Amino acid sequence: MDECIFCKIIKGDLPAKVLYKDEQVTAFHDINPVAPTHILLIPNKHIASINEIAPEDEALFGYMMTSVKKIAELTGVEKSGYRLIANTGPDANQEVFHIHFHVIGGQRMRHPMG
Ligand code: DGP
Repeated sequence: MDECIFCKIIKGDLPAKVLYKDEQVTAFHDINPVAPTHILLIPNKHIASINEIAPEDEALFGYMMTSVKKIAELTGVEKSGYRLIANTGPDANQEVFHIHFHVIGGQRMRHPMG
């Protein structure tokens, strides 16, 4: 997806503060952080949203979850806690159509959500 901004970040064609990158995933700081820790974790494979995940992607999304833990450790929020958000579709205000997990922490979160 040539026009996808997150694909451009993966390729290094668009600058981003990258925290972690390997063959399957990339994690970088959100451009508009809502908390002291706000990382976006994305698969390197272009998948628009959770609705487009295919059966062959199941292993990748298991890897995404262990990568969340890695991001929490790298940013030092694994014990203090963090929130994991995957906005999907219009009601969730998804803006970028390349799956991303927001890993948000470093402060006490408001509750309830919504
Ligand atoms: P959403 O699709 O609503 O889950 O949020 C998309 C997020 O992506 C939003 O928090 C801002 C972030 N974002 C959008 N464009 C860029 C960019 O070019 N660089 C970075 N680092 N973050 C971006």
